[in-house]
Amino acid sequence: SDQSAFDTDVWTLTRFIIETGRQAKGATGELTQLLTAMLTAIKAISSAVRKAGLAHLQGMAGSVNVTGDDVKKLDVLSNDLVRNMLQASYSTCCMVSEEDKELIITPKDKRGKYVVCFDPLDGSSNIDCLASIGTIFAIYKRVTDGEPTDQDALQQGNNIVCAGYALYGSATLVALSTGAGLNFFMLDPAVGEFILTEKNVKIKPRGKIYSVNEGYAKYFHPSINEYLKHKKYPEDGSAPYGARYVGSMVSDIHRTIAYGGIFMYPANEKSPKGKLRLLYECNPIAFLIEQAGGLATTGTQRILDVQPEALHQRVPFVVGSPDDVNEYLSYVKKFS
Ligand code: AMP
Ligand code: P6P
Repeated sequence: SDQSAFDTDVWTLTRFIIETGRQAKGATGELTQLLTAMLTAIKAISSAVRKAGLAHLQGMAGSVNVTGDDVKKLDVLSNDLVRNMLQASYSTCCMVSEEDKELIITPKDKRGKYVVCFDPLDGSSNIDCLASIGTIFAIYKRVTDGEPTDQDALQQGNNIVCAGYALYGSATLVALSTGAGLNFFMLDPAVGEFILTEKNVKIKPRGKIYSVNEGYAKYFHPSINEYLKHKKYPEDGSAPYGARYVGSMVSDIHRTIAYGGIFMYPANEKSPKGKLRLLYECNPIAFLIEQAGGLATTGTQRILDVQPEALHQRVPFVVGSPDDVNEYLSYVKKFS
């Protein structure tokens, strides 16, 4: 085969999306247009994230977002990039962003049939300390006619057509699924293309890592603290689990998929529904984790079965290797 360093028949994400689009019976190309636009936004965000310190994009933008977090300039820039690229793709009718309180309705002349719920830059509290951050999105088909309404966005995660995340880490990675398995793509900055690096990714049945912010232990339900005690002092003589917590969900999730184990953002006394939002954090990640053979639960319900009632609603969130999540659920049963 060609010995040059260059793979002359490389599988880029663009090529992959065109290929899967061609295989989709009757596809008009609208979803392909949407995904291409999302990837352009992600490449631009990746470039901005890596230049943030130099471009003075860090630090407060002065405003606060719908959930009261201090909005940093990169957040605002990332949100504008996703909104503008998606609306210009003529494939969306409306969107929900972590940065916008209300439903974002696409101008009439630019409307298509898809709804996108996204967090343009998740983990933004980590920007100034250069910890990894990410972009998360879930795509649905609209369910109303005429003017788009919140109902188009308040769909169960079971209806997801496509979901993905970008991780701006030591490399920039995109994890994507359109329902036929989970694939990983790495950005080659020299070419400006995402390259397929792992196909049909599967999570281990059980890991050796638990990931939770134990600073809230005082406020956790007993089932959480009893489960964690079992991870640290196994009664069966097995080795204790390791602990890893970045505090940037895409990082913690990607490590959980790559190495196995469990990630938890449970309810606690101060946040009775937890902190993570259903529409643009929990549903897309739950969809991807299940594509990898993992589980995603609120502790009492499968995440993808939750019927959303509000655009920014929060849910308790426990995801990861099936044996680990089921073991946690056995503690929920025991201590409820
Ligand atoms: P479209 O007419 O392009 O909006 O596509 C109709 C349906 O075909 C989508 O909702 C997907 O379920 C499937 N589809 C279209 N394009 C793709 C693609 N690039 N990859 C995977 N599935 C696709
Ligand atoms: P805590 C980042 O702000 C975020 O929304 C997620 O990315 C992350 O998992 C979580 O909050 C961390 O929250 O309360 O542990 O600092």
